[in-house]
Amino acid sequence: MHKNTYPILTAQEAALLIHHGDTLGIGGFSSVGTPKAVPAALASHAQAQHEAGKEFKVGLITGGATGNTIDSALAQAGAVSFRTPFQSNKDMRNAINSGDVAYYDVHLSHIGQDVRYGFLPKINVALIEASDVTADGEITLTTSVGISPTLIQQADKVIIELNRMHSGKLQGMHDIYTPSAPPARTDIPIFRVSDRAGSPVVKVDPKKIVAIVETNERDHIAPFTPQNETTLQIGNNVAQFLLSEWKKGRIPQEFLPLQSGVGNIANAVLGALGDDTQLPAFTMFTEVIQNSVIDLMLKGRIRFATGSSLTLSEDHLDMIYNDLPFFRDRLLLRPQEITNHPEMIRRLGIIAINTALEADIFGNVNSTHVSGSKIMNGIGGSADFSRNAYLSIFTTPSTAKNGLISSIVPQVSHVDSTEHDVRILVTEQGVADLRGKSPRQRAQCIIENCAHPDYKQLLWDYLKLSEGKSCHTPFSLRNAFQMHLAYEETGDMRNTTYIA
Ligand code: 0RQ
Repeated sequence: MHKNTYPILTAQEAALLIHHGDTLGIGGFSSVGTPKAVPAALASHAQAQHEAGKEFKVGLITGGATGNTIDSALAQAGAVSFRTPFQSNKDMRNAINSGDVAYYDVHLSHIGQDVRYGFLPKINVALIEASDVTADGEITLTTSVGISPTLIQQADKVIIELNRMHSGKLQGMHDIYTPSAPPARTDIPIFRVSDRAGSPVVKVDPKKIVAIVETNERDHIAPFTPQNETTLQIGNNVAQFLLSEWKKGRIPQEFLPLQSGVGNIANAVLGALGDDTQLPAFTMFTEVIQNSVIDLMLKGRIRFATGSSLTLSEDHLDMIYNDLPFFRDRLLLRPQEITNHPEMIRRLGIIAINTALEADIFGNVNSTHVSGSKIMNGIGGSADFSRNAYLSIFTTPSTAKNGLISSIVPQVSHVDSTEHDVRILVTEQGVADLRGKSPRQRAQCIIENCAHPDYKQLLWDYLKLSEGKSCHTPFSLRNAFQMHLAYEETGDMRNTTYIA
């Protein structure tokens, strides 16, 4: 660590380098590896400015979720004018849905290049967490990469939070590679999950580093909600499906790399796959490395995992730090532009498992909006993967809100992944294999295998509305949203009636 050549500031002093109207590039991904002290100081500064009757808002460009410390603090302070991309924070969600924050929700593989192509406002200040910085501007990131290399490269000024908790531990665990620009774009030289394409450090002109703020603070990960019968059953259904595909030879003998979303279902799928010793040990090419990956690595069930963040509880990060020689050979952190790159996903033949809020009987998936209008989180990387995967699987519990909502509906109220990208749909009820099926066949397969028994008849009745009509897709303009309307008007989708 050669920090002496850079100005060492307190978080409060560094926050004063950020001005009303600035666009901030905030490093980190999936709520880890984010700066911690300066955003808190910035939120206090914004509040003080507002109390003095002055305007203070900034735009935020990040890699993805930045967690409560940033999103809550800045949204509560009313300090955000616009934000992009994925967020998963209650206060930020409310600020977006109330119209206070303009939200640009974009595929996570696109956001870095959007910045470089000049599609977004110029970044005035990049705020990055690092574990080490050299005098000649070599930065070792911490528990995530996200789009930090692009933010650092594109910003006028860079503020670094040097987090001593990680210093000296993460060297060599990052592979920083930025794709070349069109029209001279070349292939990305990654042909196996573990290949390295770039440098372990981000390089920056040292003159751009205007402040170093020293911290010693862990990432703040939301506690995991315990598994329930539904998530375990979904996990089991996915694992059984993949096992049977593998036995039929539709997945190669050595298996294929997995991508799995975040949360309980992803953990349940990995747990079920990991416990099935018929399958060979496998690899992960994913966005977010969760606890279950580390557990399976220690059991020898996962050979290698690459992602854009180590989204781990404290004890699991400690497992890595306590046995760095073991994990250094098995873990690699990359920019999200690479983990989610269509070229990588198609080339490596990734099996992608993501979550839907609702799916329709034709296979369209809504991952982002409640009733078509209120944002939940964002599209994240789900469609980067679903469009390009070897096998694209979506999971959802068959009902939400204690059965008042069916997650299987005649028409999704918002589309994120289309019927052309969704190959397999899984609920706790079962598995719908949509490959090679017409819209009518898909509808039958989804109702039969995925809908909750309380809603099956309603969905069959919807299909009947198109009987005898000449059409490719049995769709009723008048009735497509009747289930959503029944929920809005009566609080229970089971009260749906159709217009003949
Ligand atoms: O709300 O907590 O208020 O009850 O939605 O639902 O079942 O807890 O599921 O936490 O896994 O989130 C799609 C949002 C699922 C997430 C989504 C309500 C439900 C609950 C959450 P409450 P659950 P999860 C790649 C993967 C997009 C990005 C992505 C997500 C809340 O997985 O953001 O795929 N995905 N990333 O009650 C109304 C319905 C509902 C509903 C559920 N049909 N209507 N509300 N809910 N279904 C990796 C990354 O990108 C990082």
